[in-house]
Amino acid sequence: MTPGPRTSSPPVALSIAGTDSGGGAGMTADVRAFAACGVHGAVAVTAVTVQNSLGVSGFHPIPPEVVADQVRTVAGDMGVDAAKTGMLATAEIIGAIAAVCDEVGIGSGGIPFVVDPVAASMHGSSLLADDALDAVRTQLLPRATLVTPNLDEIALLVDVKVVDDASAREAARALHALGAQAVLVKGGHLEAVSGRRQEDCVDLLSLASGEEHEFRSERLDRPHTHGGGDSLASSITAGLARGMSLVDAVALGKRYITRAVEDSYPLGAGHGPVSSLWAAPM
Ligand code: PXL
Repeated sequence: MTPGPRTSSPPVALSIAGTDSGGGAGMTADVRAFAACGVHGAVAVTAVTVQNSLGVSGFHPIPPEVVADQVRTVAGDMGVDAAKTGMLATAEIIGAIAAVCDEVGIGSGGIPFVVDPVAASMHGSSLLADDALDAVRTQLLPRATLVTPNLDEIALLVDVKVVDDASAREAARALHALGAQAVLVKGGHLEAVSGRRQEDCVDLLSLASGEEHEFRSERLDRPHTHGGGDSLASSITAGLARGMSLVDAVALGKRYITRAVEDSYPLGAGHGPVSSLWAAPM
């Protein structure tokens, strides 16, 4: 029996992020994660990157008012149940996002707002102007429901070198002090930073109330992890769009990213992406 037409709309998640012409990271990864986690993905593009599996060879920021207009026009029509930011490119774009988020009620305790403070690509190309870091600190973190930095981004934002549980907590405290309601310290790069073999990948979720949750998964050594950070933040955002608690949404994100890393595939001559193809019915 063919199902009848749907009469209700799915939840909507909004990705405010850059494009990746190779289709691995940024808003391309976000929209895939949203779909795999059961929500409709809308986008406000912040920058167009020119890249393939070998790296980013250029990026072109979108005018700040065009970024804000995309957010405004989506929010005013279909509504937004949760939003996330990825690559933001410039301080001016961040200023425009902060203003439009206030206008439409994203973040600051309203519509859940996940800030993934993307600073560079996995090949080390900068995706954020140096003078924009301060705008992330002062304009985005105070509005964030959750911030999801990796260890490099923590060092840039709060100058803490995370090497163990104590320094992970110190980093979380520093990010709370900048206004983030919740912090997910992603331990995935700990092996490289500490030089010690890690059997597990441990992420620390710290809530402003002082509550803490540890999310532990087996460490998978895979060469193709392009878009991994984006995919974790966007699958958490999808959970929030579905009305889950933060802890349940992070648990969903961990399940999604673990499956996506397990199924990651080679593509081109460089680093392939994490996958959502396992979610496709054949
Ligand atoms: O994975 C971080 C990231 C986010 N957004 C865009 C990117 C990348 C990494 O390359 O290209 C557009």
